[in-house]
Amino acid sequence: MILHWSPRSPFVRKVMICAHELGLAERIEKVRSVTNMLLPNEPLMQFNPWSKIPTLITDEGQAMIDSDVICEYLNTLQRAPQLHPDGTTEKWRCLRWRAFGNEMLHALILWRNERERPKDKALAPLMTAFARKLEAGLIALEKESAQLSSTPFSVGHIAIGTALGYLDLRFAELQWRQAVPGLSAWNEAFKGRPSVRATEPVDDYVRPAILDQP
Ligand SMILES: N[C@@H](CCC(=O)N[C@@H](CS)C(=O)NCC(=O)O)C(=O)O
Repeated sequence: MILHWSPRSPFVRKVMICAHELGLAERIEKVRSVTNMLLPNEPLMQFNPWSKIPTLITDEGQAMIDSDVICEYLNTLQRAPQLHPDGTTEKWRCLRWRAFGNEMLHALILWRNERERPKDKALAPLMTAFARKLEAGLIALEKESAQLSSTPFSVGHIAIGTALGYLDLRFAELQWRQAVPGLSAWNEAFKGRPSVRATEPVDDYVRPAILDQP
């Protein structure tokens, strides 16, 4: 299998955490693919017209897009551990958490994009709105932190843990842990997993010159 990949993409990280948990990481050939909303990656678009990573090419040559679809596909190649629980309660809890983590990631990415704009062009009300949503999101997660700790590891945990990892990478100055001790404790345990340690992001981002053109 070939994975269009980058060491700093949180959506790619979700897939690689799954691959490590499932013992499939060695079967994936990683191809560095640089993506940016401002600069469509033409070679990648042969496989994913939306120019996004992760994009997986299966051994049969099928292109798979979207981290959730790829994680589910990987779990069909290796059924244990089951990162996509079946039981009704467990399944919906996991999918709720997965969606929550994904929404958090999307909000953080949009917030960062806005912050990257030249200072006089960033929309202040939008920046304030993202900050408020993050605050509310962390408080909501704090209320579920005991359940996060006691529930078998799943793609729901992976999505939330990866979003918190992205928060640390791109918004370190926010020091989010103080207000949410339960979530912070869960996150420490998450960060200790071998799959999470093996996928620590590498920040080699170079700001595209197009952002600084008048
Ligand atoms: N829903 C997709 C989102 C993937 C995504 O947004 N990837 C980012 C990198 S973290 C990307 O490639 N962005 C390029 C773009 O939006 O043009 C998934 O879960 O895989």
